[in-house]
Amino acid sequence: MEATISSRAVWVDTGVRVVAGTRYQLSVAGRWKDAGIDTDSAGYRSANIFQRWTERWRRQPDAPWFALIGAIDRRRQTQFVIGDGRVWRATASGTLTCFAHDLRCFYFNNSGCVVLRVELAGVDLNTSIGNDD
Ligand SMILES: [Ca+2]
Repeated sequence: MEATISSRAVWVDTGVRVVAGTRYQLSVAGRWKDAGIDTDSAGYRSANIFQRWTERWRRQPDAPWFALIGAIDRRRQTQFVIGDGRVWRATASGTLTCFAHDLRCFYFNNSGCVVLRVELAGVDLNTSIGNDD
C-alpha cells in the first residue's frame, strides 16, 4: 500500500491499518522542502542557531528535522522515526499516521510530498523475537 505524505500537514492519515506485533517494510520515495532546505525523508541537522535553540520543542526531539515520523492513531507514545525507510514492528493495532518532523507552528513554510510504501516484511525468526528498534 502507498500513501502520499504532505510536508504541510501536521498529521497525515495513511489509511493503512497495522496490526500489533506484525513487521512491516516501510520504504519512502521523494523529497520535500523546509522553507529553502531540500531534503529527503531521512531529514537534516540544524542548519542555523534558531534551529539548534528550538530542537527541544520539536515533536520528536531526538529525530532530525524533516525526518518522516510515524505513529499509530496519532498517539504520541507510539511515535517512531521512519526516516528514509526501515523495518518496523507495530507496537499497537490501528491506523498508521505520519508527519514531517518540524515545530508545530512551522508547517506553513513546508512544501512537497513523499510517498510511503508499506509492505509486510518477511518472517525472520532471529529478529521477530524481541524488539527491532
Ligand atoms: Ca517548516
